Amino acid sequence: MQKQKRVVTIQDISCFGKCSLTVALPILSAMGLGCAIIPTAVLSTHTGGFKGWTFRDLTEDIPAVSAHWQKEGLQFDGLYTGYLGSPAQAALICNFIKDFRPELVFVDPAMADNGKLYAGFTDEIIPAMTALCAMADMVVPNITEASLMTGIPYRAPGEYDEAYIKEQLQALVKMGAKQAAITGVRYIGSDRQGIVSLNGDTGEYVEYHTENLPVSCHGTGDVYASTMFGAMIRGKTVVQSLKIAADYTVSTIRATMGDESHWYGVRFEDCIPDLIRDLGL
Ligand code: PXL
Repeated sequence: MQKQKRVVTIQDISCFGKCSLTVALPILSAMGLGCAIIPTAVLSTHTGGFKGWTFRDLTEDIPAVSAHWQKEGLQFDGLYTGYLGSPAQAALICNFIKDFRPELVFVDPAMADNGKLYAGFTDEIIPAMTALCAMADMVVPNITEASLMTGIPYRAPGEYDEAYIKEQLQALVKMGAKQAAITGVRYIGSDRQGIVSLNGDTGEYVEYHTENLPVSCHGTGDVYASTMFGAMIRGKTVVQSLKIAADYTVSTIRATMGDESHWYGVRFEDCIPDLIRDLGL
């Protein structure tokens, strides 16, 4: 019998709001992966649109869980990290990577969007995330996160060309990541949105663009990253993974458009059958 691939994802639990672990776990499970988790923090909601959320930092639990897992001899095919509870967690995750050596280290430096850091973070998160990205096989920042890490000034979607994105990608791989993919890319004069990726070893760029829907929904970065990671672990190439993740993310936005009661996240559950079909499971 074929062994099930086993992955671990390290990010927060936003108890309500559909992002981070409440998105990653169902998506990765639906993709046929065994998924372990290490929560970085527990929040009552995500921080994008709610007010007065609770926040419990779980920094201390990361080395404790890791030490126990090492005693148990657990191993993982892949690691996917997202939103952190504190800058100090980045170094703890670097230790986790050295201890467990997962085959694919996938880092979403989830810390910012629309030109600014998420509420709740200070500038200290930037060098911490940059150091974590340096250990990754694949990093998937949006353009805000890329510019915070590379120091190349931020330009909003629709206000840059291909050369600007290539410069950002080159800077990201120079900082240590083996491959980088920038999400939410929209070139000047284009009505399409996509992902552009650079393999730092081969110098090869691949990209995938799809329709640019006239709405922005919370949590889609997490839907995208979870799916792309899952597809890569399932053995898809980078370009196949970009496409599967982008098509699924677009379908989740479509499924949510017009449903005012769902302002806080996307109805990703409705589209899971399409994802499974696209994956060929
Ligand atoms: O989707 C990224 C994310 C994850 N976790 C929390 C967030 C956000 C974005 O705002 O607030 C708690």
